[in-house]
Amino acid sequence: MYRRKFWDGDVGLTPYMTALREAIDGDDVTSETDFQDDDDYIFLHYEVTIKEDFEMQDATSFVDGVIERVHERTDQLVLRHQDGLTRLFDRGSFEADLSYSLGRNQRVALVMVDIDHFKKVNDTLGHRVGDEVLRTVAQVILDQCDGKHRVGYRYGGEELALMVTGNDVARALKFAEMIRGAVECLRFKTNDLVVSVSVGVAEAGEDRDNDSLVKKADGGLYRAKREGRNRVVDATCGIPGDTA
Ligand code: GH3
Ligand code: MG
Ligand code: MG
Repeated sequence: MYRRKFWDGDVGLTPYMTALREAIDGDDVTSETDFQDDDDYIFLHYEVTIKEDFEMQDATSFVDGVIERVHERTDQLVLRHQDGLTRLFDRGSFEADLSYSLGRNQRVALVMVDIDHFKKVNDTLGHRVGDEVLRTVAQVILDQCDGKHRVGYRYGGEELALMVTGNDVARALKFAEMIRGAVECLRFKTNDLVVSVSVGVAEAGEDRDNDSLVKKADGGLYRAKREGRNRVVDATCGIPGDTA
């Protein structure tokens, strides 16, 4: 139960509640069972499902752990920040989300997208056109996002990323190919400007840490560059489940 009148959090009650609901929705053992908002009180009820056969004391500490995790994740989600130019989430959000996702018992894949010869666009047409290209390519990635299993980030500069989790990982290569194909078809106000992206895709294996997965996806990206750009390289060499 949260009361607007007494809420003195830095972020405001509405964004906090949105994040809390997203954290509950995103955790595989929690589910929201009631939500009411009468403009004064917000009432939120959620359940924790216990699948194992615990002793009472263990069940209690399991639930305590889940509640702590949900609130930690809420704090992360509240602090997520969108990059001003692209509207993708920024690098800090990327690191927090990736480490959260890797810490869960689920499949995680990373699609790393780098604009080809972008420096040349800036050098020949100016930074304003470069910015427009960056924003438009980012929109292509945003079009593939669903906010839950597919989330887009600006990793840095003209390097963008799509994090794919859960069942959608089986289609990670397809998302990557869709992004590549859509970028190739983009048309800009500047006549004759054609842009392409190189893409590396990798799925997290045994070592579930940010550095390993980024390194693996980067490996695919560099190979895509070396092999001629405007292509997708699967660094995992056949993401299991990609049969559809
Ligand atoms: P490659 O195909 O190997 O990726 O070549 P590239 O020219 O894309 O790569 P390089 O790393 O040489 O250049 C990246 C350029 O991206 C340099 C930098 O000025 C530009 N850049 C990074 N962020 C922005 C931005 O926000 N706006 C604009 N206009 N340019 C940016
Ligand atoms: Mg580039
Ligand atoms: Mg780059």
